[in-house]
Amino acid sequence: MLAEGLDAFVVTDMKNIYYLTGFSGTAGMILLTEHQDYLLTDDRYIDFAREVVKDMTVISTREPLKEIAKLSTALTKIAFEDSIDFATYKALADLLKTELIPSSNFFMSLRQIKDEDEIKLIRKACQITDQAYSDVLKFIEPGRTELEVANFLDFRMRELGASGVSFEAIVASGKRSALPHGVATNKPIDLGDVVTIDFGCFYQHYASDMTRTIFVGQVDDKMREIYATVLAANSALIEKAKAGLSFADFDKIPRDVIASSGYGANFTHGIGHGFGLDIHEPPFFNQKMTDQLLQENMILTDEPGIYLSNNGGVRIEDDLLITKDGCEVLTQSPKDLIVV
Ligand SMILES: [Mn+2]
Repeated sequence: MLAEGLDAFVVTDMKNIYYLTGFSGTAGMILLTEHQDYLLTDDRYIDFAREVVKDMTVISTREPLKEIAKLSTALTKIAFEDSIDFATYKALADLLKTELIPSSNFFMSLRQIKDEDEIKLIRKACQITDQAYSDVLKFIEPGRTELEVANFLDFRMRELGASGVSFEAIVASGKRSALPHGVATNKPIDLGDVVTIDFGCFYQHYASDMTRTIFVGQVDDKMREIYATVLAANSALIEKAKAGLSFADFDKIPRDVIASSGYGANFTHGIGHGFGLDIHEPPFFNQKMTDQLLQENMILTDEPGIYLSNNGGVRIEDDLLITKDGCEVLTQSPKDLIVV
C-alpha cells in the first residue's frame, strides 16, 4: 500500500477478507491503514470474529461504511475494491468525501501464488473429487438423469468431508455434451450417450475443479478420435507446464494440438484458469500474454475441449500445481477412454 501511495484500503470482497484474516461470515468489511487495521462486522458474527481475528481491531456495527468514514477522517488516498456494487460505491463516496482509488486485483495478485497450507487444502479437495468420480462411475447407467448424477456427486463429496460444491455441476449427456456449460437437467442418460461431467467441491474454503468425459454402452469412431485429440492436448500441457512458461504458451501448446487435428474452431473456450478460494481466479490465458510467466505454486486448470453440435463434446480437465521444473497433477482420476 505504501508503494502505491495509499493511506487506506477498504476491503469488501468476502474471499479477500477470509484470505487476510480467516474470518468467514457473510457480512464484513476491512479497513487497512498504516498503523491499524479494522474488521467491521455485525453482532451475528462478532464472537466468531473476535475469536479468529487477533491482529485487527474488531468492531461490531450495522453501518460499516459510516464506521469506516469515522475511522478514516484524517486519510486522503483511500483505495477500494472495484467489485463493489454501485450503491455501496455511492454511499462510500458520499461519506468519505476524499480521493477514492479503485483497485482491481490488489489482493487477487497475492492469491495467485498458493502457500503450503493452501496447497494442502486444494490437494484434499482434489482427492475428494477423485473419490466421488470413482464412485459415480458405478452409479451411472441408462435411465439415470443428469440431475441424479449431479446430486450423487454433491452428496458423496459432502460425505467425504467437503462443505459443498465449488460450482453447479455440469452433467451433459448425448448431444447436450456439445454445450461446454450444460448444467445438469432432468434428461435421462441413454445407451450410447457421451457424458461430460465437470464438477468440484470446497474443502475448508478451497476449491477443486475436474472434468471427465465418459461413454455409456458404446462409443463411435468419431468420438473416439475426438477423445484422443483432447487427451493429447491435455497431456501436452502437463508435459510442458512449469514455472517460467509464458501465459501465451500455456494456451498455445494444447490449442495447437487440437488445431493440427482440424478441430481448432471447435475448441471454443479458454484453456484454463487459476482457482483457490474462488472457483475462477486469475490468471486467465490468451496468446497475447507473451510477457507474463507461470510462477511456482500457482494452481491452474488444464481443460481443453472439442464440441461438435451433431455428435457431442469431449472435455478433459485437470488441476495442475506449477513447480520449478514442471507440474504436479492434483486430480488423479483415470483418463483412459471409459465405457460404462
Ligand atoms: Mn474449470
